[in-house]
Amino acid sequence: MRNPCRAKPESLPDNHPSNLQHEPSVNPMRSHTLANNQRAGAAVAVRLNSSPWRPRAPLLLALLLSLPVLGQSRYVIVSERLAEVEQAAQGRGGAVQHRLKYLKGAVVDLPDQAAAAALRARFGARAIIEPDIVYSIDFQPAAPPPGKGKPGSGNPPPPPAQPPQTLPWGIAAVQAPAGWPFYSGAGVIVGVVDTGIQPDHPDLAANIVGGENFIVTGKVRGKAVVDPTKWGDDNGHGTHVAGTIAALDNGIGVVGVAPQAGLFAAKVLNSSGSGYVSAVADGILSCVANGAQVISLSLGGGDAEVLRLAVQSAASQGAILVAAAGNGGCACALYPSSYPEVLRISAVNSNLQLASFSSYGDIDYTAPGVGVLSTVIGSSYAAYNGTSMATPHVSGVVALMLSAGIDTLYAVDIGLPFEQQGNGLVSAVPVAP
Ligand SMILES: [Ca+2]
Repeated sequence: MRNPCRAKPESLPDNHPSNLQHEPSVNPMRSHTLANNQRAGAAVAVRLNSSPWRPRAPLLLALLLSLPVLGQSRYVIVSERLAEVEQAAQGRGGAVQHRLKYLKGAVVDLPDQAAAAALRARFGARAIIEPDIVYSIDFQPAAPPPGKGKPGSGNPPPPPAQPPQTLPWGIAAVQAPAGWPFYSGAGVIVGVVDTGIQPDHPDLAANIVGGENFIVTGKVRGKAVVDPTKWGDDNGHGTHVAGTIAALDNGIGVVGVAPQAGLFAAKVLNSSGSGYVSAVADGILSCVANGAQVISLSLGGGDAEVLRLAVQSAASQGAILVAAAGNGGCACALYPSSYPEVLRISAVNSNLQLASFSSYGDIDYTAPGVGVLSTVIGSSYAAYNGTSMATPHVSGVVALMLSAGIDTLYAVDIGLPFEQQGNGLVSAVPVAP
């Protein structure tokens, strides 16, 4: 089967045979296949479209890439000959911080760019040696971030009284309730690569299957230590994303797109919502290793070989990757969403117009991303804006489809330009409302 990510209507019309793998697409519905060709050997997909979109140098990206606080001399190395490269790095005055878990790689501090250049010259194509650039969450709070308890009080505040369950507008807009009599996400695990998930949130806990942390939790003798069990959310963003995917249908709070899907938390972003690309890459592969069939990526940054490698590996193992287009409001690339193996998601408001902040161009699907009510830390609820919030709507619909063995991802043509909506507003059922 063809790659589901880049089938553009101008390349493949709705009645093209390859769009009819499972069920006929009903005008104005659009659909394409989920079961994929992303198996071994097909990791490098070909873009089918020739979109007029061209990447520009976006301010957002410049901002993301100009965060020097996390270290200018920090590099990530991936190589089959890792020990040899590490030794060479140490010979150039470098220090190995820690090894990656799922890639044969390590995070290494190098004294200067000359040391990196010397290592590249020595190992050539046998090693990736690149700056460990910073990735960030991609959202704009529609409400103040939730409180984290009174500083210094010593005791967390008691959980707030749980409100009666409401149906967020976005869950209705993607027609999830129409799908629930037939599929609810049961048996499918969605990996949330983000700031973590509150493990005991009353509207999430029963769906959380586990997690893994990739953020440094301490130092021993100058070396970074990462405690994999510390995957709880200290920001709020990851918990919000998780709720849109799979908040429980339990009478309280909100309900997610796929209320019986499992959630796996790969914590790759710190309490400020920033993290290194080495952690993002490892987190993606952690999700796959822990059984995730869908990987939700509400984050973005620059292009990086290590991230491309992880994305291609996850896709080749059958995972469906979904990522935010970005909040730059521009026709600009952001990674991982701009990789061809990844579904790139823009955001619309409740009038089904493109959100003012949403980036566009090369979009696969659009989804609700303004005033999105979901779970947040502190066992509470809040509304956020962002392509970060649109992305989990699509991840949830993918989980619904996979739980029913349907290999098609439906969408409704909402009349926006193709560069804004891609295949359209993602939908849980193959009929327009
Ligand atoms: Ca609920």
